[in-house]
Amino acid sequence: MAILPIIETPDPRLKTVSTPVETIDDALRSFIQDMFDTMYDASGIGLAAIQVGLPKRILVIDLQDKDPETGAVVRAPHVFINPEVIKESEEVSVYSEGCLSVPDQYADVARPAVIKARWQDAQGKAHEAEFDGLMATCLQHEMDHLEGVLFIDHLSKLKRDMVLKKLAKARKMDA
Ligand code: GNR
Ligand code: NI
Repeated sequence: MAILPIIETPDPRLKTVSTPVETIDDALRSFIQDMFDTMYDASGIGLAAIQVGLPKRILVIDLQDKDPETGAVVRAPHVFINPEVIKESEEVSVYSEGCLSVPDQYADVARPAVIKARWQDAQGKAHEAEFDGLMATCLQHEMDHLEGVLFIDHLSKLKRDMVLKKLAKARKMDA
């Protein structure tokens, strides 16, 4: 178990285009476990490898369900290696997004409401499935990271600058 440091904007590494994973071995599976540990520790619902400094096309997601009876949090870990969007809806959905690399800042982002994706799992097996709701939003947010794109890059310059200004102010208060 290892909690890795999360890279924050404006670190230029977040702009890296990540490269495909070619070998899925125990070392990679161990790194993926560290990604989950890091994501849970930071209370995030997703994490891309570049956010912890590895420019490879890997992301993890856990939207965590609540057990309706007990209220206990039920983990639902998903790993996506070399994910690709193969179909997207014209219908868009708007969600107030946040990002562990842009801490405590939120803004509405519009994205296709439904996507079909293809990826490999931690055994290298290929999968295809359709996603909607928060899963579709989160998957697209994470896949953006693989292209070096942050959710704030979807905002107008005015709104992006407002978010970055608030972040700078929050960091100053913190220091
Ligand atoms: O924890 C996260 N929450 C979130 C909320 C709305 C849309 C996307 C996300 S992903 C984010 C974690 C993160 O930064 N992943 O890259
Ligand atoms: Ni993010």
